[in-house]
Amino acid sequence: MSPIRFTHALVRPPSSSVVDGLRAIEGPDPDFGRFQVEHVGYCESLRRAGVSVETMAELPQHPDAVFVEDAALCIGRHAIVLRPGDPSRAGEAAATRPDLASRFASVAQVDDGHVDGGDILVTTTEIIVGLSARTDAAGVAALATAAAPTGLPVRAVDTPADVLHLKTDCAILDDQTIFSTARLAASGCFDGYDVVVCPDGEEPAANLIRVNDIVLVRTGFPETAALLETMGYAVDLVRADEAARIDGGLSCMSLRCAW
Ligand code: CIR
Repeated sequence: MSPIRFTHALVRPPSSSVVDGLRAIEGPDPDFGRFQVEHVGYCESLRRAGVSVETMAELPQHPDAVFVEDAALCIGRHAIVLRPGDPSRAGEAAATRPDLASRFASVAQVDDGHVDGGDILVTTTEIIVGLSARTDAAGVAALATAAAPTGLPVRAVDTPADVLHLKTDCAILDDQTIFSTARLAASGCFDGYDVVVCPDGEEPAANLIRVNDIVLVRTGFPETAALLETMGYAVDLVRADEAARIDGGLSCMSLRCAW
């Protein structure tokens, strides 16, 4: 299974409660109207990359529900319902299950501990899971059981201190290549892969997404975009400034799937 080839993406539009989304550092609320506009643009970029975008219902009772990646993991025909680590997000997992059940051949469940999808990086050969404030060892063990049908082993690594999720700091660029911040790569967790290091000072750009032949990169990080283009990647710039106000990036706003 390729970690960069997809046919579909599941998204959930922001609801007006998104202004109450969690954030690590107190700051201004996102603007709901601008968030909606940026979300539409994000979906257009996914379509340009060749996937069919399918929309799940808004969940106004969960301000962070637009960040669908944290509630589930999709690998090939297999889906896994996760257990988000923040109590305010726990209900998002159960709410996502029916959307998965109608689309996937098998739907498994993480039934112990906690795992946020933002802590999961899938490569061709393994599922790398970052231990973080949201993801614990019990959750990783339960994920390993739930992921058995995929045939991919699960490997736990440390997420850098004060970084929300593993994928806040990294992304898969192609089958053997990972884009990573220097602080994460320094741990050695990607030894054996080719690593492209995020330009210094542009760390928020590390949460990019490779979708088929396109790399979606947040606007505002010119050195990252230039670096990738120089390497031969086709870059599509996506504005996600409102999501960033509540610690969201590009990976978290879709479940990318191949079926
Ligand atoms: C949260 O703190 O849970 C949300 N405000 C942001 C989640 C971002 N998710 C992700 O990067 N996978």
